[in-house]
Amino acid sequence: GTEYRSWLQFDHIQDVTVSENYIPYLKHILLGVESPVMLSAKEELVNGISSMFSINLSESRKVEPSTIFLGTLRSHEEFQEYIDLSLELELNEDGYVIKTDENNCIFIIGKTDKGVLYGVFHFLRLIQTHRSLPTIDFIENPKNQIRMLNEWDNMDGSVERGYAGNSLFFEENRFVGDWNRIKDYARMLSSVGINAIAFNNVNVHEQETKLITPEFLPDVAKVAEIFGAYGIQTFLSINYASPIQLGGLDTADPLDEKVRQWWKDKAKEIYHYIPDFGGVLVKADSEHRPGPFTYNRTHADGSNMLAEALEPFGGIVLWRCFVYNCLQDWRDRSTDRARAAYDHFKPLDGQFHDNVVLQIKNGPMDFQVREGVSPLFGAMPNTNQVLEFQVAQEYTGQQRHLCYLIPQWKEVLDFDTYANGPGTPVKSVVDGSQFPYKYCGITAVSNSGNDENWTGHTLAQANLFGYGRLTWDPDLSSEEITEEWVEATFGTDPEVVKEIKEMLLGSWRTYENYTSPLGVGWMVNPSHHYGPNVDGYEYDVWGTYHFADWKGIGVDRTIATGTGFTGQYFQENTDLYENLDTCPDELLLFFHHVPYTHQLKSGKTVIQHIYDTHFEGVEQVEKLKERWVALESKIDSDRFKSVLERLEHQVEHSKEWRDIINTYFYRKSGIPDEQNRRIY
Ligand code: BDP
Repeated sequence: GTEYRSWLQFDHIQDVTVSENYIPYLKHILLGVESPVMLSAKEELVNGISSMFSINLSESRKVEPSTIFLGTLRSHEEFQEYIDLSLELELNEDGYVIKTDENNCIFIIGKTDKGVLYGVFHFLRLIQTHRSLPTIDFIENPKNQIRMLNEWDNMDGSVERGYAGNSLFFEENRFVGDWNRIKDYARMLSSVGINAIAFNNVNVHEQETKLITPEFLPDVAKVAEIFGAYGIQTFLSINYASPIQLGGLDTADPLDEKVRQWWKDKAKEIYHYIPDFGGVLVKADSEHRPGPFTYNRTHADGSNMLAEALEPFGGIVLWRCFVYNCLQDWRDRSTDRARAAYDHFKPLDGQFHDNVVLQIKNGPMDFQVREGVSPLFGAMPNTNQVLEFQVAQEYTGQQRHLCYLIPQWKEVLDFDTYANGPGTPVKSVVDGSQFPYKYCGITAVSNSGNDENWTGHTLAQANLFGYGRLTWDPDLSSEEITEEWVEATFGTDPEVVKEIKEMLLGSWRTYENYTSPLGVGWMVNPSHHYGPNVDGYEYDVWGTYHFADWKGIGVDRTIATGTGFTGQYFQENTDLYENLDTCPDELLLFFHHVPYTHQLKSGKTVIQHIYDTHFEGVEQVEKLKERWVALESKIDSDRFKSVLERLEHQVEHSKEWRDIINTYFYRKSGIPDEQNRRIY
């Protein structure tokens, strides 16, 4: 159905004036070489054209008018008449050229096969969004080298922080074996440029530990083959204690010779099954997962051991920096979870092998609605880094609320770290243009599952699409990405495009308005993290406090009187956040503890801001629903109804948020709402 086809709808183009523009180009297809990736490219092109125009491209063996050429720069002698080989210098590994000529031929030429596949998807998107062809002649290169997804799938079929049904990969402790569905998933991801995937949870429990054994490697290889044909490299999350659990050793000490040898043998075995295996993703010494700390070794020791084992095969180690003490004493205000990643990893800069990549969450806490940017970006010039986003909406409405995250991610990517002076945004650190990183890029926790529409909330497909597009090119604007998604997903009716686009673009702000205020975060129900709970985490061990009392609220992270976290940034940002006068309103409570009567730059007091934004937030959600209802005649009923249901829930749930948060702060502060609205 329409939900399943996501942004790959390829609806038949009814409008003759539109289709007339394309038809002269669509007769033949000529393929350079027949690799698995090239065959995918051909299949996508042929199917897409057939679905949009009812035209079956015929295969051609020579250059003739109205031919679409698919090939790499040097794959086919005939191309060379038409294509300037010096383009090789301008294309990176996954880049491509698309151009037309006077014989109505279209050339989709990559440096590699993958480039051709990306070019085909791009070409199809141009048609889906009704862009004109005659003048086309451009080069496209992805800005990031690693463009990855992490699935948090468990082998019992559940998905950690999964809000779209069960796993696409596993059920009942084995593989589901629905390879067609995996292929469709690969198509979606590849169409937006994703080129790597780790498909089991970063928390590797007993059963998943066995994925790297002959019991499951043939199935892993099958998945890798399907993804591989779409240019996506497969990785696995591994259990750091595997040598003990699988190998029967009595230690997982990274400096122990037996342990090192065990991993070397293991790597050899994995590559025997999967020659193009990407490598491993590791969560160590975090939230009760094993790691090198047990043996008094550093995270450099731990990751380098794995890197050495993978090195002969070209594999890499993605090592997560989400390492903190999850058993904090809440009475001790000098400890600060936000400091942890930097404190652990910064001193190790330069000690990692060049096939280790540190994986750093966008913020120093944990994927909140709003938090500061992790100060580790730019702080380790000698260590490869990837940025980790969370497409899964764990803290942002769990795919029941509409919360479109592209604007949030753009803010992170554009954040100036000052690492190499002014003009060193995060995006330029992780794309490798600031420091000579060998591997870098962006990764994210996926939001998909086996629900018919992949993402639970149909409009949450936009987060997955946008993640891919933004990772390919962080300079695309939120507006451009959103428009592309709406057109590819719902068609080009201007009203539909305008309305859905605006609904999406404002939804993160709206969500922020009715949930925890001014960057303080964490006012959610413990463990499942859905819905308001003002003190749920306040007197607990996890290090996630807001410190609200009758006088004020917020976490003092300053150097002067607080935890000193602000000192982890480069000087310009330290000054910005340290100083109450310059700290931006939206992060005020992330960095400072202030009285409720503190005046914001907006002119309002903190308490009045809280009341106002919460009333406003609910009104905005009501508006979202109204806008959707107005589109009823223009959206197919499956998608219309399923989105409406979620918006209805969001209206009710946002009221619960509003009332609980407002009441809490009214009772704490005793300060009434200036407008005398009803607070319980
Ligand atoms: C937290 C999630 C938890 C994950 C952890 C992680 O609540 O389920 O295991 O992040 O990223 O946000 O490792």
